[in-house]
Amino acid sequence: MREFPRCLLNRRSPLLVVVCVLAVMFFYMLHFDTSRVMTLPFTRYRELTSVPVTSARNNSVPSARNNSVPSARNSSVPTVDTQSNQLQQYCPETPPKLDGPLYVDFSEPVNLDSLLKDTRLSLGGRFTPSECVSQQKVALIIPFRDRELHLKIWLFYMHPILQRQQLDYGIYIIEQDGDETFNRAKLLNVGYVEALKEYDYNCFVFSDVDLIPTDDRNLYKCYDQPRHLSVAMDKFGFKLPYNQYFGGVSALSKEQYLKINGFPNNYWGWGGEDDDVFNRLTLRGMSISRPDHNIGRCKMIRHARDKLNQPNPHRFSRISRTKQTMDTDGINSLNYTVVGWEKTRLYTKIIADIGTPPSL
Ligand SMILES: [Mn+2]
Repeated sequence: MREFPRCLLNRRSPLLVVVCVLAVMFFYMLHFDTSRVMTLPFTRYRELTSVPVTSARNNSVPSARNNSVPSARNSSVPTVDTQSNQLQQYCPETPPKLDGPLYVDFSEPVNLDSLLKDTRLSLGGRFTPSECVSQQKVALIIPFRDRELHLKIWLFYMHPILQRQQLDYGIYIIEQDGDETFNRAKLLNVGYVEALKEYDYNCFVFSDVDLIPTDDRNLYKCYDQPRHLSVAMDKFGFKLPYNQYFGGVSALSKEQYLKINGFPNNYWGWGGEDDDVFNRLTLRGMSISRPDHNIGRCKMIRHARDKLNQPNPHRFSRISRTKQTMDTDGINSLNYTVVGWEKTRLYTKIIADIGTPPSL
């Protein structure tokens, strides 16, 4: 018996090799769909390899681990819609029915009647494309107070754009209650928390209510780095005012947002909070992704400065201390009270009491 293995190896080794090779081939054919691998087009292969390592590791956009997020790896695999029993493909990386440059004119009155009748929208400003499965679940967060006309214009332009972009999205208007100085970043934090109570969003687009993109190729979704979308605003002569500018419209995946402890809660009044967010992203080793300057064009609805949003005199000293404050001031220190809410087919509005600025 002791001699048996050596004897087998010596005399029958060619036969053993053949048997092993056959066994491996048999195992391979059982477990892999070889036809798919063989016909995988080159472009699909490139998408496969461009999945960011960071998001594959954590539950983020688009993640291979999170079952609720279709990953790029699976995007060519059809799924069965259990309700209609129809085969559904994941939506393509580039939505097929975009218009490109758009006609945006704020002097023309807007009418929301047809949107209010749009049965593809459901209560709370929710939309899911019917023709494919979205790769991301996007919550749009709008800080708000006393800008009803701007909101109407924003909804009028944005719903059709977001629908053409084939996003699975929801609209959250976060209104600051009371007459205290406005606090944009804290309202954005509130929006993040409130949106997640309703749906498993994995991407958050934070937008001012008065900014409209003039090209629908500017996708309101998340990328492997934090995205700045309003890169060429008319108010800045269609240029970035400065390289670190992160204001207006930005998109962060859940993972990116949590990595910076959310946004600061202590920027009361106009200015600085967007620079603080830029600092946070940089301090956590991230960089800013932006669309091309032509695609990233957008228009701001002209308005006078809000009475309760005067420039924040503390903004420069706060920006210089982001590194010291970001771990204790953010989503982990957020406190607020929801004092009211409203849902229409076009949006969910949350009215929040976010407190008062500390008296100095
Ligand atoms: Mn503005």
